[in-house]
Amino acid sequence: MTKIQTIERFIFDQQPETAHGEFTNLLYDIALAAKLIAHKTNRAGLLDILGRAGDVNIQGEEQQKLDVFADEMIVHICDHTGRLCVMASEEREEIIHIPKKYKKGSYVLVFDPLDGSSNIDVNVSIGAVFGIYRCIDWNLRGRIEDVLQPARNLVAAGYVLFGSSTMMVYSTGNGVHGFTLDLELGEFLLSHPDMHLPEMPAYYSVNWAYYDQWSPGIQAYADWLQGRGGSDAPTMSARYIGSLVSDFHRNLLRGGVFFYPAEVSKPSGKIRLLYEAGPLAFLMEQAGGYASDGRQSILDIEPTELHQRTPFFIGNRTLVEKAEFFRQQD
Ligand code: AHM
Ligand code: MG
Repeated sequence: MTKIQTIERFIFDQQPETAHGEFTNLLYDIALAAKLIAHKTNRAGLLDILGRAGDVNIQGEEQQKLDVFADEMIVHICDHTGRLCVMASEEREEIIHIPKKYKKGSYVLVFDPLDGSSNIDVNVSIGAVFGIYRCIDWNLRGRIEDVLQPARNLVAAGYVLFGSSTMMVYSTGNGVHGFTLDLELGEFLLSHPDMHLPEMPAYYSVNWAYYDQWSPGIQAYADWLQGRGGSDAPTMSARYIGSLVSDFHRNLLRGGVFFYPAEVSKPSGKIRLLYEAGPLAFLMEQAGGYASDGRQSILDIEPTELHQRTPFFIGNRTLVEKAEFFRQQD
């Protein structure tokens, strides 16, 4: 008997007996979109898809062709299935309504279709992040209120890492499970069941270039991580890719802390609450870690805007709580 388990089979087996399949099929849809995006990113250099699409997204950043492709692919796969009531993407200013000609469903999909845009052109790992909520009022078509939910309400979250291999990692609140894309079979196969953050952290991850922009508390925290602020810091090494999904994935496997704090010129930091910090915080708690904005759990923040940013600290609980301790000194 084979031990190989496809993502479809795994999702099916995890489905409660009472389920109607709507949620299960939504996860299949995301896995399919992930495969199609992986196919495109792997052929990026060949297909002349690299380079700027010429548009500027609502964050004021130049979009690149793969961002546009990934965004459109996810919307195209998910908008007509009758499983969603609304979507939101980093690449679109407003929420994405389900066209009236299609049946609406009971779930909400928030996503960053391709994060780490500065790494696309240089062939460094990039990723997509997604979160799934239930819509608030089943009788209504999707509204902004359905999207602006705290991450504690997520029913599922995950990411796709387009790295040396493509992985999809997700949680439905029942552990974190990772699947690696087998290119020959065209299937995601279970490769990392029940992922847990190692107790001994290996890495801290931050962009040190902004040190002078941080508050004194954050500077003291960064010094502490480097062993300069007392002897209670674990011995760790530094790793920073500048691709949130890649940095998160590495630290999930090896233990550590990633942080993108507030800066003088970016008072809320850079990371987006709804479709970056929130889903990753959900996954991190499921893996035994913790995520904070420096004051409170990311999961408890009530979003007020679609593209809201938040300071972000995520990883082993002791390291993130230490950041909260240093933040109190500001
Ligand atoms: P993006 O949404 O434009 O891709 O930016 C988000 C990325 C994250 O992946 C990463 O953690 C961060 O920006 C890196 O920013 P910086 O270059 O300022 O360190
Ligand atoms: Mg992003």
